[in-house]
Amino acid sequence: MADDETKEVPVFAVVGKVNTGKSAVLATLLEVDDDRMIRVSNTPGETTHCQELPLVFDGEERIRFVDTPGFQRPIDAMHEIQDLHGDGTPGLESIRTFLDAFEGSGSFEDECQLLRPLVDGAGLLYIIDPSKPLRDEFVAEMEILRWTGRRRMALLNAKSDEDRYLQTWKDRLGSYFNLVRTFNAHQARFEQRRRLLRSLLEIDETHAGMIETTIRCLDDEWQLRREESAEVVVGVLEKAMMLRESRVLGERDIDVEHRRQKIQRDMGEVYYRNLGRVVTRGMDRLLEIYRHHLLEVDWKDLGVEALDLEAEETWSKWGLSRTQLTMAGAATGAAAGAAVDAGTAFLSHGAGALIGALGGGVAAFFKGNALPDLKVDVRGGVRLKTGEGRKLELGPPKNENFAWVLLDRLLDAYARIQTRAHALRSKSKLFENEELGGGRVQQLPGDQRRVLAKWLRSCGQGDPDRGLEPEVFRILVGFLELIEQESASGE
Ligand SMILES: Nc1nc2c(ncn2[C@@H]2O[C@H](COP(=O)(O)OP(=O)(O)O)[C@@H](O)[C@H]2O)c(=O)[nH]1
Ligand SMILES: [Mg+2]
Repeated sequence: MADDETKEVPVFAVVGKVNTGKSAVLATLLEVDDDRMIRVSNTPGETTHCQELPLVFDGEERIRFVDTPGFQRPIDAMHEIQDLHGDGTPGLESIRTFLDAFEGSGSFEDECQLLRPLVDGAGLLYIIDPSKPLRDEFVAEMEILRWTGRRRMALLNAKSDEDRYLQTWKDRLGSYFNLVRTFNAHQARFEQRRRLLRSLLEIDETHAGMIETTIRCLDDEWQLRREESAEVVVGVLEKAMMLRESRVLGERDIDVEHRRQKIQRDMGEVYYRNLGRVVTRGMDRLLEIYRHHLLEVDWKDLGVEALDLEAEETWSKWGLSRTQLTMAGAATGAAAGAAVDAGTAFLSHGAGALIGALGGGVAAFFKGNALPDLKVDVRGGVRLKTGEGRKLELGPPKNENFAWVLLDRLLDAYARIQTRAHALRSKSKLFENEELGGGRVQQLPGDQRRVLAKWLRSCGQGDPDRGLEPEVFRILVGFLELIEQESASGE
């Protein structure tokens, strides 16, 4: 309580040779994707000054990290410290003497910068790239760090599979550090971040009382994000199912061939463009919830394969199986009185009236012209009471798998977004790994599918069942959690 508040925030200096991934580890750990705040870069020596980076929950700083420039001349520095100390093993006082001698002098600039926080009381996180051999300079670094006497953890940041010196490092690190852990800055997920934070707090026994509170803050926030995401998913489904595109047509619009064609095209295009907007807005919101501010995702990439609702491939990969759909009673039902049909179901009861299908490239969300099997028949429609033409309304696609494919896509995006490490600075790539993918909704228990189906149907009919919403929300929160657990264990 009060005791907790009066305690100073634990501080950890992040130290290591340039390019071992110090900044990358911090970016992922603190979820900072902005190069202006944490520069992750292939160009060595980009971090030239110490930078303080706080971990804040509810406006309160919980842990502070100091990103440092890294050692430049560790062997020379080691010898200087030894010389300054004289006989025996140097200690914190010798480091202090070294700083007194060189700070501001122009030599050992980087060494002085990284040792300063340690002398001032910070703990230490030493980052290693185990694909590099353990050379003398590293031994010198570790020696100096040991002399500080500060609590210290070594972190093996495996940058590639080729960490052939891993064992050599592991064998040596134990004698220099209180704790040795591995962490992959480009792949670490919530579980790994959580574990790392906990271990850090654990080696720093002066702040032992703060561990549980900090971890609880972390967990609470993650739970909150999951709930917000479930709300986003519910919102997108509801909007998508309720989306309509309507036009009032005069008799000439209906009778003149080229006018008819144009209206068909326009309506379909506008419908799918709006649908695409609903979906991408939801996805962008998910990115925001998980603090990916700068990732510009080309949502067209989402169509990793042609999402043709009628194609067998879609059915085997995305959405529910036919049996599941039947069992869930999933017919989503186009709006009552909808005059224009969307989806090929129309074919069976209006083939004679069928006019051309929609052209390609209309919807960012659905790839190419495969999905928009949206047949628009402007000769249908409800005759207006005034006798002045007809009103046409379009949406949602009649294909009963539509909402489930959509949900599956959203869940896939969720899985990818919440596992994406913030150290990754390349654009997109969010949908690169096709191993992830559809089929998630098929894992929902039957009773949950039925509840969702019922609610989706009500949305499709333009009248969302508000009474079902809390349960739909609960189902989705539970399912998102399951997805998180799956991706945490699937390493
Ligand atoms: N593949 C991969 N690359 C990494 C990882 N960590 C860092 N890098 C890359 O290594 C380079 C240097 O990383 P940075 O964090 O800037 O190193 P620093 O100089 O120690 O701060 C950057 O291009 C990073 O993207 C990792 O875990 N995996
Ligand atoms: Mg750096």
